[in-house]
Amino acid sequence: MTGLGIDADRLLGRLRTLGGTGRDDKGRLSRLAASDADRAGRDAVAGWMHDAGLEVLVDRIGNLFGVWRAGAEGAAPLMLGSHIDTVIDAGIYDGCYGVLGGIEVIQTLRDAGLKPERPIVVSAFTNEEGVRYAPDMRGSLVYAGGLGVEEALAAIGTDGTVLGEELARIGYAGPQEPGFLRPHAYLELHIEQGPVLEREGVPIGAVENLQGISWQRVTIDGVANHAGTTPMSMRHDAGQAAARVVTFLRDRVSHANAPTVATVGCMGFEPNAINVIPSRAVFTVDLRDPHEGRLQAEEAALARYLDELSAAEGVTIAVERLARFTPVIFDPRLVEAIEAAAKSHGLRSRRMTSGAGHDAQMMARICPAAMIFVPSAGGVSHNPREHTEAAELVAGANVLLKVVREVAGLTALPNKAPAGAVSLPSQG
Ligand code: HGY
Ligand code: MN
Ligand code: MN
Repeated sequence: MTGLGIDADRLLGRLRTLGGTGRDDKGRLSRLAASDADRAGRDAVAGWMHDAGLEVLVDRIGNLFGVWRAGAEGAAPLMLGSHIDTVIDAGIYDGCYGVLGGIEVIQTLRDAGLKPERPIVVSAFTNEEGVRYAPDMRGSLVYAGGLGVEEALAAIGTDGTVLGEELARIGYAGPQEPGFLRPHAYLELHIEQGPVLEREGVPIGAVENLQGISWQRVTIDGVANHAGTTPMSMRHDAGQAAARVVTFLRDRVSHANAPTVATVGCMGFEPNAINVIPSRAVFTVDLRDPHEGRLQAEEAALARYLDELSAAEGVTIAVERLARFTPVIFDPRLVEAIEAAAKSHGLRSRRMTSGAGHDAQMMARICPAAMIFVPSAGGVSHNPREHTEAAELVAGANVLLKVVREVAGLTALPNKAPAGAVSLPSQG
């Protein structure tokens, strides 16, 4: 059955429906983890998993699974997936495309009467974005054993809520122990969220690695004083010091001949009054680099700068680590299978690094993992203007279908194991 393809209308229709689910009163898509909007999205996805004939399971951290129990007894499942939680004022493809693409691939295989040698599972991991509860990729991090489930459930959100209580409130505090299914391999279909594929006119990205991520929260304490009467030389201005950190980061990474990126995404002042010198500034720093040594060097440079700044401005500075993930190398055999699948569809592909964090980087801790990217228009993401052409979305899902047919034992994986390959567990 070589000409098998996904049902494009079904996939694109579900993407639109899910994209319209859980919008806020301003019409923005802000499906933050364990919120009412997340419940609405989860209910929709669980319904589609049912429609695809899958057994729907939920684990204690709220990860949602659609399980196709097939193949040899006790065979380790092939897992597909991503996330459906979003950032604030998000696009409709980030994460959702991988979950709905996974359901679509399984539904297509089942409708075609194909029988895999192993179970196939599609997952929607909790709190991949980390906007409400840091760190990000929390559901897959717990699933991969990188964070204890009790500790994760006790996380306090930016709104003061407790993750475990919110999951229970929305009805997604499940019974399964995280890690209850040990995957044979993990594949994630995702939009690139960057400009490379579109700029090069290449429809498929075979993602071979993913950069390291460092999230920190910085609190600067100065002295509130009158904006009009206090001479500049007598100020301990937390706002001014914070601004200097932002420009320090920008100048440093802009002048480095490296792919390092630095972002200050959140910032708040106290008392936050127009005529009061800020006594406190709290902001976040997101540093990323594919090379662990360079990432550590950037973290060390920032720490040195904060020490100097504290002395120069007469302020005190405290730093809290929110997340830290080292760069990840994906399984070369899966990457090759993605390239071969693209080629079998007459599609060009290119190997690439993921600039964004993904659940795949956590799943790579417990099984061979890789990602398939499709282009993002203008490289835009984490923005309502996020867009990928329908034909590109369908092409990516068909490449996933092809790789799944191979890895799930409908045809065998290439049996060469290039150096550095993570050996796939034996069949079964
Ligand atoms: O931050 C990230 O890279 C991902 O979108 N959570
Ligand atoms: Mn994502
Ligand atoms: Mn994202």
